Amino acid sequence: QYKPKKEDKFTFGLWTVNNPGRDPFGDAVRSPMSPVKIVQKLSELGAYGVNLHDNDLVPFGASAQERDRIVKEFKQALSDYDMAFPMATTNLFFHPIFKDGAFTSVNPEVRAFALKKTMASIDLGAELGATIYDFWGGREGVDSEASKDPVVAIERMRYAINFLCQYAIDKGYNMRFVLEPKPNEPRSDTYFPTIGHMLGFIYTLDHPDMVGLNPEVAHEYMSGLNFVHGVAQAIEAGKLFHIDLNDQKGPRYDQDFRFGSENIKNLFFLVKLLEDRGYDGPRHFDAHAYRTEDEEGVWDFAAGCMRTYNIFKEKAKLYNADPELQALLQEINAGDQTYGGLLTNGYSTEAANKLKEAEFDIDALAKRGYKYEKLDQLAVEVILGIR
Ligand code: GCO
Ligand code: MN
Ligand code: MN
Ligand code: MN
Repeated sequence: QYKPKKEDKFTFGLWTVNNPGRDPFGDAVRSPMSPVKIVQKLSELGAYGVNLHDNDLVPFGASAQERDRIVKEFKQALSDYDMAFPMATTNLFFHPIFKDGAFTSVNPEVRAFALKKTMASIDLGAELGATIYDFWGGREGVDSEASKDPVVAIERMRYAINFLCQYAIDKGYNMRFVLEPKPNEPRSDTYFPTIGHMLGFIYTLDHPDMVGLNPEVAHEYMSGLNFVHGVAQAIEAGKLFHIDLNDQKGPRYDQDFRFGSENIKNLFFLVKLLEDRGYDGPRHFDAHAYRTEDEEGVWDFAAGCMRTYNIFKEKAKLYNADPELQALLQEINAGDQTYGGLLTNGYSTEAANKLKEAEFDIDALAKRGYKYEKLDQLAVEVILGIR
């Protein structure tokens, strides 16, 4: 019942299951698997597709022949194992050339190289069939505030995104861009730290229609924010083109834990939101196995992400069908219809006058109990599986 199926649209980045478990205090604990093997194994587990950074597949600095050979082999694997390729992105953070950022670096040669590398990576994504292209800020930020003018940094980011949108249009690619906010790490402060900052930025671009969001669970938790509310705002604005699912313990360093391993209640409401609102993009897991794991643990991790999503999805159905819970919700939301039209039909002089003349029973309104304790307990019992 919870077994992942292609229709569930679960995707993983090559970098997620291939995470070597390196951290600032310790070296790699797992050796890399070949992209072809990853495609095969994820397909067997029930995933729908894979995503990648250019250099997850083609090593930095590879020759044109080497690139073409690798891409051909990878395309064959996608077709052999019936795997989709929805999203691609650029690695603009690993090589030391990017230590001061890419599109916002103070060094114009680095900014130019970042555009060149991204155009090549967009070509790669298009060749593999990606319709979504992701921009995560990586090292686009500062450690010292003295190092950059923060207004100029925003202008530089806008220049790059506008340039690349026009490139994709020029090439005739069927591609939308997604911007992925993160507050810090690897820099101590990243530009465009939250969903809200990124959403505001999109409307200042030359092609706001082709640009949406790729919010990540852990990144909003790192700012102490409610991820469900951020995603709701993206959905309401028609800007949720993609999503990075994982988990996180509190506002600390970025942990990228298995989906649903920590914030069970909030992530239940996330899945309920995505499913109730008919989100039809990929459910992408940007997470990795604990550093303690070997290869078997990596596949346990991947299977667990998908299984937990499907359990939440099933629980959301139970929640929506629970008679007691739904009756209570209806009662809570019913209220007095007297002012109904005045609260939905918008402004008119007549409506304004009616509202000015209306009498309110202030004491009664102030005394009302909202029954949220009862409601929340029912919700918790659905999540805990006893209803
Ligand atoms: C992170 C980011 C990345 C991006 C990925 C795709 O915190 O490391 O989430 O994993 O999602 O680089 O752009
Ligand atoms: Mn992350
Ligand atoms: Mn991410
Ligand atoms: Mn990540």
